[in-house]
Amino acid sequence: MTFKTLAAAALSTTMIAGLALPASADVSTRTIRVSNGIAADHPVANGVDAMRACFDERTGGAWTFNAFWSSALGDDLQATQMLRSGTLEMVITSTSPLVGINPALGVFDLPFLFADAAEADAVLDGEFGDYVSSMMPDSGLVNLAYWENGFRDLTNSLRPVESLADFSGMRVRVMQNDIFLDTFQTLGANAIPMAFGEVFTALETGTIDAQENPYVTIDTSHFDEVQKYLTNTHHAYTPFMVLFSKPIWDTYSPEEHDILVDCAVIGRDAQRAASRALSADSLARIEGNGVAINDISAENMQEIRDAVQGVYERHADEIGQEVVDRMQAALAELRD
Ligand code: TK8
Repeated sequence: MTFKTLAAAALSTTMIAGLALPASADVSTRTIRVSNGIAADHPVANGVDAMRACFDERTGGAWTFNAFWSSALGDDLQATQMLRSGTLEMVITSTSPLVGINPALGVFDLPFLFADAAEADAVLDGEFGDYVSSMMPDSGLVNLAYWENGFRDLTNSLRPVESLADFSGMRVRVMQNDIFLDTFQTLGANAIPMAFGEVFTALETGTIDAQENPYVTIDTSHFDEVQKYLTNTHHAYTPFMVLFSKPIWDTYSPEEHDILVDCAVIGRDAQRAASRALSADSLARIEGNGVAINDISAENMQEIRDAVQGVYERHADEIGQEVVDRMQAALAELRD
């Protein structure tokens, strides 16, 4: 038996006995703060809880993991900038508000990119996801894993959206992102970029008519209280990235890096499972709150898809042609 296997055997005996593990020499006492734009009852909390349990187990309780919700530490972009300057450890954010930091992330904003969650998982957890993650350290960020926000649907206070024409003039909040802006402008809406934390009040006061987010986010952010219609558009799947500050990462040991990545992946599996399990409940709650839900006919959906097709070409240069090509190759391979 090598020393390594001996150590591993000793480790698993300790774990079986349920004793707290002493932190190894390479694990220091740490406090990690994670910023979230969404509320504390969003399925991201299930992932955060799983991640915390994993930290406890792997560090013998040497790490404290504190989550901040509803943009309490700043909106997604502000929190991400804090990571880059080394004043905050972690953020869980949609990729979309970060395109100014890394334009390649815009690839996830292309309309109707993923056909279903299985496709999103395969691309994000596969080579393409690694490729995008490998670009992040140059921007002062380390991506630990991709979690789920979900397929995005439109809500509004004006009318059921049944066709392309129904988008006309609707004041739709979009994320601070050119591709979303172009997509909704192309659909005929009056697209208004806005940070997530401002959306509820803007809907409530009527500054905007509409917004788009997955069911669980609509539900946990209570947008259903200030919206009348939800249309199943499923027009985009914008993943969450679990980002860590590169300047702070550089002060952690290799063993601590492994703990961060491994626990973010364990968190990912718990988070995606919760997101998918709670999605139907969220939709039922939204409907229960009096929001009218509708689907768009296949024919009208095709008209909408055709209308936004040009978005791909218009933004390929800014995203990076190679990034777009690699994404399309990954999808083609899955669809084979
Ligand atoms: C959560 C955001 C949000 C996103 C948005 O902080 O801004 O609409 O979908 O859920 O990342």
